Amino acid sequence: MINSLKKLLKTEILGKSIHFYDEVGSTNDIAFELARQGSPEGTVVIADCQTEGRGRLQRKWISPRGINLYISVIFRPFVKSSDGQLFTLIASIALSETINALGLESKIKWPNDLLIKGKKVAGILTEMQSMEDMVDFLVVGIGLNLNMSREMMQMEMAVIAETATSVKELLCRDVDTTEITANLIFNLEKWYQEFNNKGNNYIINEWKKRWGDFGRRVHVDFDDSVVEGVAFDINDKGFLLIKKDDGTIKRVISGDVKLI
Ligand code: BT5
Repeated sequence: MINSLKKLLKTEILGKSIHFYDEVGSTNDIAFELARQGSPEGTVVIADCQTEGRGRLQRKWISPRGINLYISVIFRPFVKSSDGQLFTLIASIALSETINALGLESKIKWPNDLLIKGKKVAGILTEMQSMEDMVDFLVVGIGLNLNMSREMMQMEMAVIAETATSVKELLCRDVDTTEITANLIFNLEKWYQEFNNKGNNYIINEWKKRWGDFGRRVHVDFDDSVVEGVAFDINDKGFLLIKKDDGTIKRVISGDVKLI
């Protein structure tokens, strides 16, 4: 894959160095270690399968061999650590654009999911190392279900078979994994540059155009509490804003959103 991917890449920063593995624990762990050892911005780690693919809060990302995309990218932006969450937004926009170019209609679910027809096709895990209050580096990890059939989903991931989907399931055909990976890397670089040139608010507004739950009544589990109300905005750090029934506004930094 690596040679054909390099041929397709039209980027200036991302993917200049690509590490491809047959099998890893987690591409995020490999990329994090590479970043710690000084690997440059734009370094990409891709694996054919993950034995310990992770979601947030140490949840499992089911990562069968040879059919999906598991990719992590190192960023070294000159930004405050408090802006780190914006990289999940940048990646969601890039992912959504890549998927929609295939003729599908994906929607972003705050903070890190991409859904099609209400089912999860991709998830993002952003991890960061800081130096004082600035970002030292960020690793943005993306898992995207590509050529996984419904039967395979039921076999490999029975627990989530009803909440997950894949591009193949929706298009009813296999897709070219290398081409989609190249497009995703291109879009990641494009939106990273948009962020560098135009700043937080531009990214926030672009994200909101692709947000599926705008104005919907939601229930959010976060920390040890729960909040219910209308999801009506995100702030300039990417935190979710919910208007509760008593009119007060709750700011949610991280959590799981369910529609009610
Ligand atoms: C995420 O976490 O959605 C982030 C997933 C990031 C995965 C990538 S793969 C490359 C890189 N290397 C890693 O180790 N991770 C990143 P979260 O929002 O916590 O969602 C996790 C939940 O998604 C699980 O608890 C399941 O319910 C569901 N899930 C697991 N595997 C799935 C899959 N393949 N497709 C759809 N849903 C899945």
